[in-house]
Amino acid sequence: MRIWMIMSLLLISNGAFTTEHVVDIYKKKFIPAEITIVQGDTVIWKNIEKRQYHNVWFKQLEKEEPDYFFPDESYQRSFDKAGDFPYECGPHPRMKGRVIVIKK
Ligand SMILES: [Cu+2]
Repeated sequence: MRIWMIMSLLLISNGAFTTEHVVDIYKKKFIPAEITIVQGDTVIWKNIEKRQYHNVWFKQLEKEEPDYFFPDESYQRSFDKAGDFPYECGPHPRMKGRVIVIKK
C-alpha cells in the first residue's frame, strides 16, 4: 500500500499525470467553446450530432485541414506548450473554439 502511494507521488511530481478534457460538438457548436487547461493536458472533442461531420482545425498549428469525424467519433490533441490556441471547424468556419493552455 505504502509503495503505491510513494509511486503515485513520484508520478505526480514528474508531471506524468495529465488531465483529459471533453468538448462536445452538438448542433454545430463546440461546447464549451472556450476551455482552459494545463500544459500537457489532452482535449477530446466528441461528435454527438445525429448526422453531421466536423473537424477541429488549429490553423496556426497545422497547414493541412484534419480529417472529418462523424457522429460517435472523436478527435483528440495534447498541448505541450502554453498559449492561446483558437480553432475552427474546416467545413463550418463559423464554428469557432479556443483552448487556453496555462503553464504547469
Ligand atoms: Cu463543423
